[in-house]
Amino acid sequence: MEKLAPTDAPARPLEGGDLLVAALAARGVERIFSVSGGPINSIYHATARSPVALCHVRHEGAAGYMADATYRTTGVPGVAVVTLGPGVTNAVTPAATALRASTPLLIVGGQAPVAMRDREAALTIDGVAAMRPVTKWATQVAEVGRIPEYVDEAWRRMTSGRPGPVYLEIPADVIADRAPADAADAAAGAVRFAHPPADPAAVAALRDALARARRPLLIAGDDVFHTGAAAALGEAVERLRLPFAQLRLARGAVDERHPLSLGPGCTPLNPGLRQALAEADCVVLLGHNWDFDLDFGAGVAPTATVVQVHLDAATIGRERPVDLGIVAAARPLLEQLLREAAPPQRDERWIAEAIGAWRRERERVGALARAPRAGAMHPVRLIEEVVAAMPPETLWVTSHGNVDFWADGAIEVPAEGAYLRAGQYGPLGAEVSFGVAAKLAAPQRPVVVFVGDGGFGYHGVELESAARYGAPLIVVVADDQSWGAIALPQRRAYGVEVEMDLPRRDWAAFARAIGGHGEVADRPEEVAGALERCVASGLPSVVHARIASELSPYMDHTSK
Ligand SMILES: Cc1ncc(C[n+]2csc(CCOP(=O)(O)OP(=O)(O)O)c2C)c(N)n1
Ligand SMILES: [Mg+2]
Repeated sequence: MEKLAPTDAPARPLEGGDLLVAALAARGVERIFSVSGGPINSIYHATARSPVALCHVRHEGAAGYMADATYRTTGVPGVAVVTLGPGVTNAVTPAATALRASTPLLIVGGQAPVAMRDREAALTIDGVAAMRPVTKWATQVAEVGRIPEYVDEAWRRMTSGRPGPVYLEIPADVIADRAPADAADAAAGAVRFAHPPADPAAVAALRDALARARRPLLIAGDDVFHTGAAAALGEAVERLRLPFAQLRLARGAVDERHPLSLGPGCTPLNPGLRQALAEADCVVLLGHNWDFDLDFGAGVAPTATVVQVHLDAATIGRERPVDLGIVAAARPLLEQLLREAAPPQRDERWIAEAIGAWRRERERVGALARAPRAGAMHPVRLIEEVVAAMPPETLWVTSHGNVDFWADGAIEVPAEGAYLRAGQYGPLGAEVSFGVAAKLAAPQRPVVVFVGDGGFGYHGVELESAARYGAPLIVVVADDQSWGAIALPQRRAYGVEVEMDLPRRDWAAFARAIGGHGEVADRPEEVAGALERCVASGLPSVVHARIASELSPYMDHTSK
């Protein structure tokens, strides 16, 4: 049946679903991701007369990832609505992904009517218990009139401090119940946080530390994205002459081609960053934890002055001691710091060497990739061909396979939100879903997903959802006919691989079969033309490319 235009929806009394959808609309939610189920019908019907669009996809895991990627693309938290039992448990992995990535994500789950609680009714499980370890807050709404209040509380919790996912479970009889006339005002909108200024004494101490430093290093993380600090960060690195690396959600906040950029904030793939951490006399970690990708702070010189800034005090000093911990949001802190910035004195030779080390690594990899070779392309050759063929405003998505660790170093992210990657939880399956949501949220931007032949098998079928909703993203399937990230280290450790091969399947035909467009580009010179035809098709597309299985520096470093 056609979706009704909001004005054509038959008149009926307001229900819980209407309260929920109105509360989401008031918070700027434009689209919810879902797979249907009886207990969430009220929410579906509510969208029929609301500007909030419903995107009915193929798997609750994909719905969760799509909601997460919506925040990463737009800055407005995303929402997934899943049915009871298996719908909820299918969404556990995206919740865990958001928890590890510190991204706000609201998952609304169905449940059997209250009268059936604890009777093993069809499809039931204790969804709140399943979600509790992978969310900041998981709870059940017991009364229809309180739905707006719970949405408000969910918003507050998922966007404050260190952001993360929240789970709200609404039993079938509660969501379908008649909304009371005195229900809280669903349209009141989200609470707005004004981050307090940082303690002036702490800012002064940071200013002193940076003024004394000759070899400073700034590592910028998630909170730069959460608090919209990109412009202040750009100004700080220039005025204070700070060599910098950005990780996770902060990648691209300042264009990674900036002359003071040390490349991605990921020590396993960036030898320049390892060197800079070991040699800097002052290291400032801004808005992030001492992440696995920073080797938990282990490589920092013992003599360096270490500063960590985070909104969540519990994050400061965890994994490694700091000389100065500042509880503050990234943006106000940078703005305060810039108010009285003294002209810095730096060891310019050191800065040039530190930046040169990453540049040399990129050149080494590029030369390897472009060298004439027999057989399949080097993974970086494919990535470089794709990057060269696409316009600068392209939004990139990668996954968690060996090919993606090559892409992680090869893509120089030019702007905030231009590079999406699930993060520390690293689930295969996030990538195609992220790409679909990014294209829906930013239809004017080209969206390209890099994924391996293993990872594509998880949610590649979401290209069908993309076809239904008119989201012409491009998925480059980098096919090494292997679960490469596991196979290559396995061979190194054991001398043999066990069950690691994947046969070549026709992913271009697969894309065509589910409403998309498909191309094959097994040689470098075929890549640009294939991409051009994908764009011209106006359909969600696959470029299926044969690549060699070559161990990436990241996998080499982490699997020794
Ligand atoms: C959900 C999930 N299951 C398993 C893994 C472990 N894993 C990491 S990379 C990888 C292989 C990926 O293969 P492919 O997508 O073909 O990329 P390649 O490594 O071959 O480049 C596996 C199985 C994971 N990260 N996520
Ligand atoms: Mg593979």
